[in-house]
Amino acid sequence: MSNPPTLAFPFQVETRRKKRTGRRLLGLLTGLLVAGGVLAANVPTVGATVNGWYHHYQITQKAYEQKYGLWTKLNIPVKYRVNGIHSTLLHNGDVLIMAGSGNNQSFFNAGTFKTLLLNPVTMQEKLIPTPWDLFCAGHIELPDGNILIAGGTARYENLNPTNAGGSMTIVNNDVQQAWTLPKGTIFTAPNGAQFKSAFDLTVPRATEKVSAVTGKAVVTASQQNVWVDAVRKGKGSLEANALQYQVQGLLGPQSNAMLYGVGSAMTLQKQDFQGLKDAYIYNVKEEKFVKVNSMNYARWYPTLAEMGNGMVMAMSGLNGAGQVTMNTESYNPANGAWTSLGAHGFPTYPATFLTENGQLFFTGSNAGYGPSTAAWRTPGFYNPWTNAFTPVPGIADPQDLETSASVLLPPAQNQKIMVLGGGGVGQSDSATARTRLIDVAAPNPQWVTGPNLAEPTRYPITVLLPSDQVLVTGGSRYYRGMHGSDNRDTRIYNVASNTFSWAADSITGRDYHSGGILLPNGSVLTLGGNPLFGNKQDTEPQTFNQEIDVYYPPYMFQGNRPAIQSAPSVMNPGGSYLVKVSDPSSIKYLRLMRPDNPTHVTDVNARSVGVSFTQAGNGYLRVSIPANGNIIPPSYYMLFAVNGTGVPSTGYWVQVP
Ligand SMILES: [Cu+2]
Repeated sequence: MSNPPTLAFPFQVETRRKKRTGRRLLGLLTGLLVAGGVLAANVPTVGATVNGWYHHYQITQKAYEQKYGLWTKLNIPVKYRVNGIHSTLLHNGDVLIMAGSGNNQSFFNAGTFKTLLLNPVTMQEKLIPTPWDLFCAGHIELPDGNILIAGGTARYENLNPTNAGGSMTIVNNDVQQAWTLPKGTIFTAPNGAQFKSAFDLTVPRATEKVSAVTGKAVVTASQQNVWVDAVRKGKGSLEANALQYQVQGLLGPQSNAMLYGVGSAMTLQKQDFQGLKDAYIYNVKEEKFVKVNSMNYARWYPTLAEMGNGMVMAMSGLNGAGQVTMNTESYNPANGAWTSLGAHGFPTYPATFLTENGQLFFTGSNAGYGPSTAAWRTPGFYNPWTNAFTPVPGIADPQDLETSASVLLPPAQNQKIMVLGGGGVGQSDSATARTRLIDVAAPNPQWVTGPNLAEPTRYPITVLLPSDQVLVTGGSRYYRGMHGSDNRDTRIYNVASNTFSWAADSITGRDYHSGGILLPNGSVLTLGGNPLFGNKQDTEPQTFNQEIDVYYPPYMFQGNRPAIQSAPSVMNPGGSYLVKVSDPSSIKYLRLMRPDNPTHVTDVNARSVGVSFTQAGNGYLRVSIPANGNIIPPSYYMLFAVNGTGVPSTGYWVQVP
């Protein structure tokens, strides 16, 4: 954090006109120019066109900002620009922006992994050394405010492999010892074809138990998977069947029975990305990553969801062979232990929200790998402790849930979840504008119709606002912005009226690998965007969008804002506390908002919790924190006081243990 503070002004405003008024305004302005012929000399340089100038003029008028808000762009020096794929708001107001190799294979090959620590108010910036490729990991804020990042990239996808490859399961029957097989270990098929392992691997020793029935020792082998590539190029190493492979360096039939490989089919088909088991904690105070216990399963595109007791569930993600890991596992922040739980098939980055009874509700939203079968994709309640899954079908456009967004609507006590947009599995041209809502606390939850988005949209960015609204911005009509389909429409969803309001168009197209974060001052930071092509014909390949924008919602232009003057820094669930505010009688409601932590249209831990209060006199409110940890899981939260016209205070940091 050594950079001198610089402010983001003057605002850079793009020249795209707002759809609903653009043509009329262009006509009006053209008329003015023809009639007067005098304006041209004074046109500011922000717009490349006359229309752009007028647009800039229009959108920076107070009346416009009060109604639609204002987009601005942060000035990020080149050396601090990173691919904003993973981001999280820290409880000191900084934003941690994690790229890893950033979907850039040459960075991956070079071991160049990036993370930026940014304070969006002071514009202080710092690059954080990143010891592994956290690209496409899962991340979550732990109860102590540090960030757990689990998984990442072991290997990039390979669309046209030259050497046959596949998954090898190493079976260890040795009760004496674990076996460590370094990367490059050779496995030989019965026909002599040789394959080498892509990673280091340790297979634990087998376990031995004496059977109570027979009195004989029963050995249970241990197993680990590793990806293997044929030593020789071409079709000569293709294997259609699962075979037993001999491990290099082991001698004789006995050794082969003790430790051997069981190969999957070895093919020249497209090889998917492969995940890591590694996990790290970003320590907020020390501003560094610290290695912690690895997971039991490798994961690329996992979801990490916090439970009411502070435990974290890791679900889904591609394993070290590019297949979906079906086992859920829990992380205990108290002792750092990962524990393997049951197996259920979810597509990658599944949207699973903690419900008031401690189950997770899977909305069907996901970011894109796994079979398209209904058993994997149908929404429903998932109990990770018992592995029970209760489907809740009936959502409209169920085939278009991939790349959709899901949010737990404010306040969390209402237990209403919304699903927005999405498209078909994989690189499908299908997409939907539907939104649907469900009350997951109802005895028999049903999907009900919500208002449509502006257009069919994949990857919409959704951010909860303290005003019981949801900002919905960006995304694209087609897979990864293809056909130049980035969408700058921005809407604000009003929970109470179940309607969208218009907001100012965003100034940057954002699709795949983008996200949004509510900042403590009530503004919203948006970042990322990874389109394939920028034009209709798909002839202009695009690079990652490293620009960062801040959107100021209308409430930031609507006069005096309430202020929280003092509050306890720690508030326990079920506790009652005094909070001093600037104008107590103006306060209509209070919200505790968990810091946003988005990646890949997934931010399952975002929630805005209602806090009841009474007037306590002398400028104080007496607040009551909900007692149910499933409503308010342990975390840092921002306390917002909101007045009768929906104008919030600045967030006040509170820890709820
Ligand atoms: Cu990704």
